[in-house]
Amino acid sequence: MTDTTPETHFDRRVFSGIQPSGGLTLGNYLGAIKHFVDMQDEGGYPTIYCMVDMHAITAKFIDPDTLRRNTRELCAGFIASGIDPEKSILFNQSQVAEHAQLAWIFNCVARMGWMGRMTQWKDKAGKNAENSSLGLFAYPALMAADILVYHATHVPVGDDQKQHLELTRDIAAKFNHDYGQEFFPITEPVIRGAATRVMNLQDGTKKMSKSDPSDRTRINMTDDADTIAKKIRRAKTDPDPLPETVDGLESRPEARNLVNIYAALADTTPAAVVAEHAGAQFGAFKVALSDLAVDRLAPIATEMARLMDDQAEIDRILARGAERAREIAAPILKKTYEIVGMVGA
Ligand code: AQP
Repeated sequence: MTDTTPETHFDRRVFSGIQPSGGLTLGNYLGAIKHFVDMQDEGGYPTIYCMVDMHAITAKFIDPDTLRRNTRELCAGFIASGIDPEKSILFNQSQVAEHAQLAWIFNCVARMGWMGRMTQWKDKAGKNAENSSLGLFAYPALMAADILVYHATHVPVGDDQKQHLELTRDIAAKFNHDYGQEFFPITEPVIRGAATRVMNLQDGTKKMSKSDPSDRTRINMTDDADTIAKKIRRAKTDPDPLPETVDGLESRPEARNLVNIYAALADTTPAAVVAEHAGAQFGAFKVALSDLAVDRLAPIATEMARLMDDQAEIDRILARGAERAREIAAPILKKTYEIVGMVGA
């Protein structure tokens, strides 16, 4: 049984989440889930993984049936990729009310200026800030609460979440300073591997994203073998062959992206991939990449489809995960309220 007393809060504890704002992409898999599985399998410390459904409604309206489907499909994606709901705690955010409760406290700790500087806010709100939801602006305070309500010390994420993790550290430090107690840990981001930022297949300067309107820009974890091969074949590249060294990928964002994806799928380094394929034309390299991608991803898609056939089982897994998550979060929230001065039993 996990020790949930706040006194143990600086032990190693891993938390991360993914938004059910669309289907899972190769970016989510290589940047995040693959590392979630590695950390789970390392063992020796708790791993807590969450479908952050409250974040998923911040950017735009999602039809309720779609949100339900995305959440269950994301759960299937976690399990099919190797997350074991017995070893890790797997649940959806809205079912553990402590996330929202701690987020309110953090809304009162975080400063407007900090939030306004977040790149993701600027990208997603763009020129439409007046019309964006308050939730989109406050998103990073909820994310800090997601992490700190478990006193998580390590958070595996893709490179795009680095700034939000820095803000989480700032919120923890300000809370600790304001209340004169080292209560919240200063969390470390874990950004690993060859594909910390998988790029859009049609524009190597943009991140691959599940909410991009064009499906050709990404590989979905539910794509079949033919679709994966077609998307890779049509991915944008330049006319030059693969270089001798990774330095030769400078100023070639699309070429670099395909090499990084290959390296991450093959569990090797971009330098090793370039050494092996030096001088090859992209036509040939794309065939090798398709074969590798299908080999790694097709079994996950098949298993996701199988799991999605038993929705009741997915709902049972999520409910049990939420129960286990609450056992850790409740005493930490209670202690936070005491520190803040909220009277209660
Ligand atoms: N392209 C990517 N490369 C590497 N890592 C990525 N991640 C997302 N895209 C890439 C990582 O996946 C985890 C979950 O991300 P998220 O769903 O919470 O939100 P996001 O980063 O905003 O992902 P998307 O796909 O772009 O979603 P939308 O389109 O809804 O905004 C994080 O660890 C993230 O770093």
